[in-house]
Amino acid sequence: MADKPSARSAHHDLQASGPDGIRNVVLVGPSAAGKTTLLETLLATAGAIPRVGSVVDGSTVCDFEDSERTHGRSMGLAVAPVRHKGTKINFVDTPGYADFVGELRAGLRAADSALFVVAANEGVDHATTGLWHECAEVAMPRAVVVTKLDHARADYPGVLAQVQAAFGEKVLPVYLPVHEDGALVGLRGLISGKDLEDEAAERRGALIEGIIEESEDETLMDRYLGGEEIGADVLVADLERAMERASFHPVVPVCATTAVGCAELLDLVVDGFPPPSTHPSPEVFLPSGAAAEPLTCDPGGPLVAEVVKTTSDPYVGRVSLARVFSGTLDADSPVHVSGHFSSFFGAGSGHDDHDDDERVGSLSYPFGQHQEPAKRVVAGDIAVIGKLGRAETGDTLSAVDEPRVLRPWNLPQPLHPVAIEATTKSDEDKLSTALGRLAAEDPSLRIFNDPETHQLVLWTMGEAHAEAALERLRDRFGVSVDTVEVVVPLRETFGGKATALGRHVKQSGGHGQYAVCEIEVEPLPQGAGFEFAERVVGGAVPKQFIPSVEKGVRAQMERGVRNGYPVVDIRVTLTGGKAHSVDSSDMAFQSAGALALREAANATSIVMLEPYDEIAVTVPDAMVGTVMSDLSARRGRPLGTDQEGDRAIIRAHVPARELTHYAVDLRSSTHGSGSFTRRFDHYEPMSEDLARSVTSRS
Ligand SMILES: Nc1nc2c(ncn2[C@@H]2O[C@H](COP(=O)(O)OP(=O)(O)OP(=O)(O)O)[C@@H](O)[C@H]2O)c(=O)[nH]1
Ligand SMILES: [Mg+2]
Repeated sequence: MADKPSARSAHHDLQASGPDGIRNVVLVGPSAAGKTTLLETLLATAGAIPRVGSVVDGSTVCDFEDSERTHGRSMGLAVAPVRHKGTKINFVDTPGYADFVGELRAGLRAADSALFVVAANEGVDHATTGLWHECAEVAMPRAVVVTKLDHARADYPGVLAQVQAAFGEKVLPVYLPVHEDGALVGLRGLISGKDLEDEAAERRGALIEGIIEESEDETLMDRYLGGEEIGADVLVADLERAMERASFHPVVPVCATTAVGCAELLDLVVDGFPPPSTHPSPEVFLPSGAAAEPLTCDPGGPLVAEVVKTTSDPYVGRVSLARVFSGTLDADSPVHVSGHFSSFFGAGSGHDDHDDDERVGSLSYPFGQHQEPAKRVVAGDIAVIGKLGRAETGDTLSAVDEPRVLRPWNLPQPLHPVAIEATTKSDEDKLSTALGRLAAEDPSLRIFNDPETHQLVLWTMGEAHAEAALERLRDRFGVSVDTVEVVVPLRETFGGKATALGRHVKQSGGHGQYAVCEIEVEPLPQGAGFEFAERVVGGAVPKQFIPSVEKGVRAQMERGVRNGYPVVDIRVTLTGGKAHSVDSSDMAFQSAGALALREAANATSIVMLEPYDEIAVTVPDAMVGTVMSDLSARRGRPLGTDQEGDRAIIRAHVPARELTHYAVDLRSSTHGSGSFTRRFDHYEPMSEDLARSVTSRS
């Protein structure tokens, strides 16, 4: 999405006549299903590109990022419009891999309908079901596209049966593939189809009944059963309404290699897919948080648009991809940019809140990484805005005199931590700016400077997401980092009472140092923190040095007394000591205090405390056993299991040290069907065996 001039000449005008002349269609489906390749063929079929590029050699319109080219798969959403039969179709390509679900959700927000892509040689697995669920969560109208019909192991009837078994009976083919001598040669339409024999006739019957059952015209079924021939236009109109309600899903077989089915698919999108005006707009609020008048997809209404993606580049600056929900975006006009994540998701969730007035610099239509200049972009359309310096993914753009905030889409929780260190000093200097830019682009990436462990931790969706982030740091910002093991913030406390003497005495020549203090240390209940008391009699430690002792003790507590982790939950009482009229000082008593605490630690046992998180793991019923035994191997304690449909939600307390790789492990042990959430719950003492295995940090 760099701000380069388009490599193609403007083959066709991308200005939409109005919302009804637009279809925003997102491609959703598991990784390697063939979405990016299918889109390439659709673009060529509609005449938007002269030839079809390939994912394998990195020449497609939508996989344009360096890392997408090297890995041969999509990592970010990309938009490519075509004009077909006078209608502008904005196709939105999304990555299928689970790590990039943040991009998928942004893509779902930008669109009004989806092509759910399944490969004819693969069928339906857990990842596919999960993606269907993502669409269902936002009630996305969707058609199923079965692609790769040319594949040697393609099994269209088999995949169709799987899709129907997984997604319901209202998933019905509107076309059937036609083979000649074993080769796919075209499609046979079932809606307007005449003279169909056997299987086709049967499927047509099922389709027509399926559509009519969804029709608002209650006489239609009787007329149909009475033998009346229902017109194709009536059926297509009913299909569109049923799709709109996301209660009916037409199936279209295609082949990206031969383009079979692509023209039919474009026709179906134009005739049967809902326009932006019929798709519910997101909820809208005033900056104060009060609900605002619901949006209508009207180019004459107040401007409300949403940034679904931002890309920053040190040379080009920030480029924002925005879906317009209401009003019209004009080039060179002022806009209000607001992000209020904390009001919707609570503090510390993603981007900081902000409200800024800025000017729309350049305005254009996206075409993969290229752009076509635009003067104005109407409600229902998708635009690229150059140089909105403050815009971050998920922000709302609105009129300066009528500011609005949209409820952001549901952000996924990044649960895979990766600790990083700058490779060199010059990388260190550039790192925080570069990370700030990456986080502005991608709300599913969180940057956390751990104040306890002093580690810089990237919270990511998984290994591929982490790798992509590091590649972007390197390729786009020229910053190289090394990954290091994530340190879980442990704590230390005293196992029993102890008394000790801290003697800091140096009196050989010059100004001496003299401080002696006697302390008593006792453990406090968990969470009590630190208490300091004194019982000094007769001024053995002069009043002004008592705070010095406390300061020294506190400093030592921060540095730890066993493995370098902070000491918590103790009471330290200063019971006595000695001072010298000349050689005692604040510094000397601080040192004595610190030393006394170390001595006290040697006199008793030191207990290591580790953080426990409460997690909730959601898995299909059949996987409960697997998850439970894995959790117990991680020293987890089950708290209970709830049922939600055919899925179980297992709650447990698990040590955070056992969870640093859980996002990746759970996905593989459940074949992509499991998900979880976690939050810190409490600290617990570690067994002495386990504590011995903790490596010292000092
Ligand atoms: N035989 C055959 N192969 C195809 C077809 N469409 C795509 N492929 C191949 O399938 C592989 C994956 O295709 P992509 O288009 O990258 O799949 P995707 O769904 O975009 O995958 P992600 O970006 O990872 O979500 C590539 O090697 C394609 O060449 C098809 O119609 N027939
Ligand atoms: Mg792709």
